Amino acid sequence: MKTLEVAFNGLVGPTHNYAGLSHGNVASETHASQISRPRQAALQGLEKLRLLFERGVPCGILPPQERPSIGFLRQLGFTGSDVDVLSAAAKQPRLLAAASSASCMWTANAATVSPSADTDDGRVHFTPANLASKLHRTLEPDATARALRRVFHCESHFAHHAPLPGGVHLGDEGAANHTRLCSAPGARGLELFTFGRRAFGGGAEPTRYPARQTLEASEAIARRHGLAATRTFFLQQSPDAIDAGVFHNDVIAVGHEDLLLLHERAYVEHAAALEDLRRAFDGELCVVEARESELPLAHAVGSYLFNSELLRTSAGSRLLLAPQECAEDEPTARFIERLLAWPGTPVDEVHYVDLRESMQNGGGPACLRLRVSMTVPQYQSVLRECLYDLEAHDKLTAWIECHYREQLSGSDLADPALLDESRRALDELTGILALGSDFYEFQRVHRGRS
Ligand code: SUG
Repeated sequence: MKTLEVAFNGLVGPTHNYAGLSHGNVASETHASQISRPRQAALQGLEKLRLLFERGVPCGILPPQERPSIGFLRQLGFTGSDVDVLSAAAKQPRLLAAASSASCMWTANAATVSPSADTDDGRVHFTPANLASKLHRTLEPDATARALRRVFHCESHFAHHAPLPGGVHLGDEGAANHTRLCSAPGARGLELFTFGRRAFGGGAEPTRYPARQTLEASEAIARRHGLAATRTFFLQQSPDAIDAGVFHNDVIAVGHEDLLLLHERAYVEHAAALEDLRRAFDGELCVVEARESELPLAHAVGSYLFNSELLRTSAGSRLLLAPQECAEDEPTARFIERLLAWPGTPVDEVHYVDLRESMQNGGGPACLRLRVSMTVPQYQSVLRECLYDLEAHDKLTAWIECHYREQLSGSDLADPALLDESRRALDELTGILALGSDFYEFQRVHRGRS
C-alpha cells in the first residue's frame, strides 16, 4: 500500500530561551543564560520545512504550547491575577524558567508512533511521551496529547494512548528513543526501543548524567501499540555514551527504511544487538557504523551528525539533512564523505541546514520532527491546515514576524508584556492551524470568564 512518511515539525514558540535546564545535554548546559533569538529560531525551523517541501518531502506542523504556563505556576501555589502569579514566580527564577521553556519544539520527544503496518488493530498508535526526567518537560505531555488528538482526529485510523503514568520509573522520551526499520515504505517494520536504565535497578547505568528512558516504559508502549514480539527490540544505550552527552538515542543513531546509521558506541552489547536486527529484518539491512577512531564520540555529540534527518525525496533519492555544524567539524565532514561513497550508495546526497538557535539547546534537525508514516487515506484524514505548503509558509512567516521578539534574556521571562504577546500570538495561530478557539488553556479560562 502506498505510504507517506510525514515529518511533523514543532513550531518554535515565542519564549524560546536558554535556561540550562537539561543536565546531561551538553549544548543546553553550555549555552545557559545566553541571549536567545526567538524570531530567528522560528524562521530557521520554517526554512528547513521549505527545503524539504521543495524536495517533495511531505511535512506537517505541530503548534507550540502555552508558555509561560500560568496554570503550572498556580499549581505551585502562586495566586492572584496572571500578572501577580508571574511576578511572584519571578522570585524563583528556576521555576519561572521551567514554566517558560519552549522545549515542545522538539517533537521527536512528543510521542512514540507505530504505523498501522506494525500494530495489531491496523491503526496508527500514538503514546505521548511523559518526559518525566526534566521538570520543564513534564509540562508538555497533556498538551501534546490534545494536539495529537486534534491533528490526527479520525478514530478509525488513529489510536491515542495517554502518556505513561509512573514518573521517572516509567520515564519515556518518545520517538527520540524509538527507531523503525522496514524493507520498503508501507512494509511491516522492526521497531527498536532504546532505554538507558531499568526501572528497578540492575544492569549498567551511567554515573555522570541521568538515563532518561526505562526499559519498562518502552515495554509498556510496545504492549499498548500491539506490536509483534518477534519484531520488537529493546536495546540498552551505552552508559558511557550517556555520560558523554548522548541523552537521547537520536544523538547517536538514526534509522530510515533499510538503513541504520550509527556510532559504534551506541549500545550495550552492540555487535550482538546489530546481529539480531540483521537476522530479523526482511531483506538486507544496511548498517553504516562510525568507528571511534574516525569519528570520536565527542565530535559526534558536538556536530550532531546522528541527529540528521534521513529522508526520501520525491525523486527517489535519500537525503541526509545535517546541521551545518557537521560541515564545520573535520572528523564529521570526513565521515560524511565516506558515507556518500559507501558501497550501494545508501545516502545519495547531503544538505546542511542552519538551526543554530535550536542546536544551542541540544535540538538538531531530527529533534524538531516527529515522523508519522501513513497510508493515503490516513494522510487525507489529517487536519489539513497542519500540513505544510508554501501558503502555510507565508502565513506563518508573517505571523512570526508580527509577534516574535528579536531577543530574549532570562530576566525577560518575568515581563508581563511577554505573556501578553505570547498569548496573542498563540490565539491567532489557532486560527491559522484551525485548532479551534479552545485549544489553549488561556483560551478556555478566558471563555469561562466571559
Ligand atoms: O530535552 N533541551 C531538550 C533537547 C531535546 C532534544 N531532542 C531530541 N534529542 N530528540 C532536552 O534536553 C533545553 C532547554 C533549556 O536549557 O533552556 C532542552 O530542554
